[in-house]
Amino acid sequence: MDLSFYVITAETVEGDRSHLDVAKAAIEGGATAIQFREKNKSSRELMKIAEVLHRVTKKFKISLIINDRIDIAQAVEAEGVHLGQEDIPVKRARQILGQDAIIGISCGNIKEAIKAECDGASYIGAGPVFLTSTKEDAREAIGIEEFIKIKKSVNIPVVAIGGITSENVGAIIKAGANGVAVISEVAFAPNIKDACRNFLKKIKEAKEVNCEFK
Ligand code: TZP
Ligand code: MG
Repeated sequence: MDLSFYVITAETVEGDRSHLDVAKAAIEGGATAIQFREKNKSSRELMKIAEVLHRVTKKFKISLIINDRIDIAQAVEAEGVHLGQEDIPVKRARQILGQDAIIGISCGNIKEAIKAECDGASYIGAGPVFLTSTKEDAREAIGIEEFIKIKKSVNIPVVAIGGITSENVGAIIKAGANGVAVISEVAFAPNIKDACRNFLKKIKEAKEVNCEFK
């Protein structure tokens, strides 16, 4: 599991970019994991898209994580799921998916993070760290200071999410993030591959000045 540059798929409203387009270009640009996140399609459609995505991610030996839906993850044998605080609890997801599954959970404070670790989560998506317009029901941005507290409160990997851009990615990596999860700055970038390469460059630079996380 390499979540250092974790790209979450989204389709453009105009429909000119599919989840597959985003995933393929992101992988070519260096994404280390892909999350399939789609809130407006039928189960059948989700399964069909996830199947194709998994074929691609397997080819490049990177993990495919399915947002929200344990059943879709099982149906396509994806490597894992990403759950929110209102989704099926991590403990139950672990029972269903087994020890090898990657189970991530969104946390916005230390209490949620400690519980996630105790319940058997594989990683935490901490945020939103910065202001985001991608998630309509997003909680208030927690900022870098709170992110650091969350990171220090657990031993599992903590990925920063929410408003991550190539401008602020260095700061969050220097703050100790094990990785960053990005939607809009990749999925809606004029050129996905270039955007990813730029992110990777910034991540690498930040790690170089931050020996602890090399
Ligand atoms: N969970 C917390 S913030 C967020 C999610 C899914 C949205 C992140 O999107 P963006 O465009 O990278 O801010
Ligand atoms: Mg969810």
